[in-house]
Amino acid sequence: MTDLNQLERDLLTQVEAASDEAALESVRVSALGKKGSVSELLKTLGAMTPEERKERGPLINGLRDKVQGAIVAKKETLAEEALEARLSAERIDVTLPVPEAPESRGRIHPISQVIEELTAIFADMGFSVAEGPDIETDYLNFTALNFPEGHPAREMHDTFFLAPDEKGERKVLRTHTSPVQIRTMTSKAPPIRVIIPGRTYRHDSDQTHTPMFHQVEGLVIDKQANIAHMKWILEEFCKAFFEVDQVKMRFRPSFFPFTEPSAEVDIQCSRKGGEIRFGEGTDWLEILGCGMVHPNVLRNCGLDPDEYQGFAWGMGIDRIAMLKYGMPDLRPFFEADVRWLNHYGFRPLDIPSLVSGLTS
Ligand code: 2NL
Repeated sequence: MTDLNQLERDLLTQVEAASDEAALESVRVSALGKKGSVSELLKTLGAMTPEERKERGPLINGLRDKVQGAIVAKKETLAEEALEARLSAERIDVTLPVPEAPESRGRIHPISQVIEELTAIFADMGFSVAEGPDIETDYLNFTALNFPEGHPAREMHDTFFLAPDEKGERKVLRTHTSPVQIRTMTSKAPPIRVIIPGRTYRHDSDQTHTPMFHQVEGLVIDKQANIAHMKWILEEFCKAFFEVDQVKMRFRPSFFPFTEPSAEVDIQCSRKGGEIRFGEGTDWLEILGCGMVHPNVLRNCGLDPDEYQGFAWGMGIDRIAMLKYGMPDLRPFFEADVRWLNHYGFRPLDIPSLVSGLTS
C-alpha cells in the first residue's frame, strides 16, 4: 500500500521547488491530472470494502486537498515574485529630462529668423516681398541704377564678374538687391510697396565682411510718396524690429547714385559694458541708407518723374541680426557649425508675428 505520508512529503517538496508556472503545472499534472499519482489513489477507493474506504477515504481526499491548496498558494507566490521582478527591472527614472521631439530639435538660422521678422513688420504696413536672381546683368546691377559707364561709383562695390559669354556680355554677382527693384518697377504698375531680402556679393573679407552677405531693400513708388512717409516707415520699422516704444533717429546727408537726396540713418542707443541697448542713451549707430529715388532711375524703368516719385532704402541683414541678438562675430554665420546654430538659432515653431511678439 502506498505510503501516503511519504507521497505527501514528496509532492509538497516538488510544489515548493517549482521555480515558475510551467514547472508548477507539470507537478499538478503528475499529481492531480487524469493519470496523476493522487488521482490513481482516488480511483482505488471504488474497489475497497466499506471499512477500508472509511479509513483510507478521508486520508486520500485529505492528501488531494493539501496538494491542491499548496499548488494554489505556490501559484500566487510565483505570480507575486514575477510582478516584483518586472517592477524592479522596468523601473523608470521620472526625474530624467523629457527628450525633445525630432521635429522641434532643428534650429532656424538667425538670418532666416530676421528675414521672417522683417517680412512680418513690413507686411503689416502693406508691403509685399519680391525676389530675383543672384547672377545679374551689368545693366540691372549698375546702369539702370544711374551708375554711368566708367563712373568711379562702380568701384564703390568690389564686384565679382563672371567670364564674358558668347556675346561678350559680362554678368555679375549682384552687389546689392536693387536690381530686383528695377525688375519690379519695369514689370508692375505703381503704386509699389515692396521689400527685397536676399543674398548679395562683394569682394571683401575681414572680421565684419564676408564675400556673401544679406541685404534687405525697400521701395515705395506712388504719385505723392515723400520723405515724411519714408521717415515714418523707417521709424516704425526700427521700433518694431528692436522691440522698443520709442527711438530717436538721425538722418545724415550722404551719396548714392540711385537716390537724390540721399541719407544715412543712425539710431539712438546706449553702449554699456559691451552691451548695446536701443531706444535709450546718447550714442548713435548707423543702420541703413535711404533716399528719394533718382529721376534717372524712374526714367530707366519707364516711369515719368513728373507723375511718379518714391523712396527706397537698404540695410545689411547680417549686421542688424548681430546687433539685435548680440552676436559678436559675423564669420560663424556661414561656417555651418551646428554648435553655433544650437546656441544662436531659433526654434522652428516660434514664428515671428506682430500679435504674439517677434521673438516670443
Ligand atoms: C545701404 C544703402 C540703399 C537704395 C539702397 C534703391 C533702389 C532703387 C532705387 C533707389 Cl531701384 N534706391 N535702393 C536706396 C538707398 C540706399 O542702400 O547702405 N545699403 C546697405
